[in-house]
Amino acid sequence: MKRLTALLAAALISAGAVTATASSASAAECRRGYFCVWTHANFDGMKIDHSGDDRWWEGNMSNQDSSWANHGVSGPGVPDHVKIYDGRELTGGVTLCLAPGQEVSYNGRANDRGSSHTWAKGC
Ligand SMILES: [Ca+2]
Repeated sequence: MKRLTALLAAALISAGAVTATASSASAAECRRGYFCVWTHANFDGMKIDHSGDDRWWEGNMSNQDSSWANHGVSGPGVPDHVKIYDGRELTGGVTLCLAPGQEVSYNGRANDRGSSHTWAKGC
């Protein structure tokens, strides 16, 4: 009986894993290794993707950002978090910080405020 319970539990866990994979596949479209930012919520509007830092977001993205995805790759000593700053040149404070794999479809506090970003080892 114990063994059967364990098998059932394993089956339920793997069913849940399949569901999670299916839903994350429909989320933000952003290449592996990149930080992506969109002008609209829900990963819509104009998109800019970055593999490195950008300390001077262009006018069509500066203070227009409304959704974000960090698809950076983690590894020992790799700066895999993304810090977004209110001002250009990483000034004015952090409006949002994304852990690796984190996708934010909207954030009222950070909306339309970012003007630069940098990869960091933490938030
Ligand atoms: Ca916007």
